[in-house]
Amino acid sequence: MRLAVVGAAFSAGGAHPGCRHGPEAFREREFRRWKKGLQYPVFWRGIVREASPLPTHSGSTITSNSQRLMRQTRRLRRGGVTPVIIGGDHSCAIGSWAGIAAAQRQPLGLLWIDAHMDAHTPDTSETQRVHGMPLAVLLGEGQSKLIHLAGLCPVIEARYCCIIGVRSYESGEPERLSRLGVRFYTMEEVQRRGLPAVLAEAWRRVAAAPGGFGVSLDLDVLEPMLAPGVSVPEARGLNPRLLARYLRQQPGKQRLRGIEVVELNPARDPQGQTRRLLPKLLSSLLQNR
Ligand SMILES: [Mn+2]
Repeated sequence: MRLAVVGAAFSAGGAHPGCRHGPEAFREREFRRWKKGLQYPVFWRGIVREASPLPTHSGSTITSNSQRLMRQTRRLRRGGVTPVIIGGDHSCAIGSWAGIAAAQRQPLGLLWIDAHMDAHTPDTSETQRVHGMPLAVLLGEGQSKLIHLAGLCPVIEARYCCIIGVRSYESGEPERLSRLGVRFYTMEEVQRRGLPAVLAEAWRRVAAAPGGFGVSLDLDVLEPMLAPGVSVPEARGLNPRLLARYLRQQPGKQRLRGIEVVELNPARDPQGQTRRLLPKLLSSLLQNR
């Protein structure tokens, strides 16, 4: 397996401008350390940047961000390289997974690890922030320009998609996911059944996709006292060490089509404790059982 890191320095879809500096913080302080401990070759592909300062209406910025990121991940996958996307607000997932899915014929599975459902459309979102919408877009619901980004709609079929760690959502989101048939595991269910059991079930579902699978990890799924460097912290999150340990159960690295870690906000992470979790979380996903 060959890996390439693509930074998605986006904030236009997010809640705080600081998250556009996440990829640079990773490159400057963590990338070399991660690379050294890794058993696969990894190169730094580059950072996709958004317009700065942001225009008042961020809609066109988000479309342009998504298109440019989509072309990057599509090109990498066509060359047989596995993209590792570092965000940036979670709207980057729209481009990341559209590009990866467009480079292959068979359906892609996706495990979404997040405190939120990210399943709004403009009709249900109060904030209108696109980082609350990317999963809906990937499932084929939302703004037309975004859902048809790579000419493939939906990018992800609901039956090959799971969400883990949910503890904050708004009306409209669970209804959408249930209607589509996405399995979501709330934090309450994770606590009741245990992370290993829930994760094993989720892996089975996403790994059933004939075209392999990917993982989109929003750092706000973690316990904010241990990982404060995110834009929308939610209390009672996952322990990062436990998550890393059980992510190793992933059902086969040879079927991994991409990894995404998002919402790193260096402005909320002055001691760097959130940033320092990235090498371990990323490496866990690349190990066999
Ligand atoms: Mn998210």
